[in-house]
Amino acid sequence: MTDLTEQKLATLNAIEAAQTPDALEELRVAALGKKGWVSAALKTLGQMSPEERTEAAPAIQAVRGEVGDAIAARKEVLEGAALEAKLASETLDLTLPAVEQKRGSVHPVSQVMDELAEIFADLGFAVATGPEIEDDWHNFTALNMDESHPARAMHDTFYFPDKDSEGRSMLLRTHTSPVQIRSMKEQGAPIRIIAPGRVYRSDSDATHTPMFHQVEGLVVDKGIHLGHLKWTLETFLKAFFEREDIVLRLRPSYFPFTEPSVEVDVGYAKEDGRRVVGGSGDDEGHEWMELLGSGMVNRRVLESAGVDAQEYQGFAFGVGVDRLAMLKYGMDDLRAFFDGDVRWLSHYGFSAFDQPTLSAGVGARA
Ligand code: 2U9
Repeated sequence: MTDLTEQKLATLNAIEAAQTPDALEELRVAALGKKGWVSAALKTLGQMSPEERTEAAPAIQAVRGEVGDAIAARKEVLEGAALEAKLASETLDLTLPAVEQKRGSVHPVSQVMDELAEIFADLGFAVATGPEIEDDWHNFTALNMDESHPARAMHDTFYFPDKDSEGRSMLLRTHTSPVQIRSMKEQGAPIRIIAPGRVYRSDSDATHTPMFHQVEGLVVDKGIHLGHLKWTLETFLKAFFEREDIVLRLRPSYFPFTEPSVEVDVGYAKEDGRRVVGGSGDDEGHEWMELLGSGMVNRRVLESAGVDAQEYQGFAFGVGVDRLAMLKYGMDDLRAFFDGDVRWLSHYGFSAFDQPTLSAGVGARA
């Protein structure tokens, strides 16, 4: 029995000193395994007299229990320490600056859309989106273009072969204007939104692609007039091109959804033969570039969208995002925008870490 006590003390000390789960497992096998010393002691019970056995059996079982408990306790300690070590080695300091990975880039169209959202957010505009597959009521009729309107034919529309459940022709939206119709119907007036997104027209040459990007703006409130439109466009263009010497020229025009309608030209100054957006405002040595379409929202359009035109007035504008990107960042071929050529993208793309903000300047460092 003293042997057993000595072996137990030696094993308990070894368990306490064990540094790894493997060392612990070796001790367990040596004591409690089939050929272990505790198992050997249990086997001696068979040769004992009943009296001896009554005394020895509980003592051996107690040793077995003590060794087993000590191993379990030590195992828990070792596992806890291993987990702590793993957690410590896998920590990630989220306060460290991100390391810029030269992988992938932000497409100039996405970059310009982000810039537009930032500029117009500062002027109190929310960003509205809507479906690219539309019905002809939202895309045309609500915008004062009924079936017989010649502007419908001019839109080079992609139609789907089937009509919807209400018998409306389905199409790929030819402008983002149906988004504003849906927003007015849902929210009513007053409203101040921009609607950026893809639009589709069956048109393809060096300056037209069947899919392109537009941003349209809409403001509806009491007492809105052309002055608000001009100030908003001027403020937007100055922020976008990041220069104060932007001059605008409003020319009378016609769109079915606005009345009156104005086309907006931006003044170009010629410097060293280079064409630069801006200019002093006089016509000498300056060229004008047509950039935006706009106007006061036609009252018929307001009424179609459920807005009381006696109470509310609005202005709207539209501009091509691809064209804005070309002008600001100097690309000259629109078709390359949609080729997905990684060399073009790595040359003209932007870093995802360069978020446009008004405080740091909306223009990214290309
Ligand atoms: C509603 C009411 C009026 C949006 C407008 C234009 C003029 C326009 C073109 C510019 C270049 C399209 O991308 S482009 O080819 N857009 O000339 N867009 S007014 O007028 C609206 C829109 C929605 C409810």
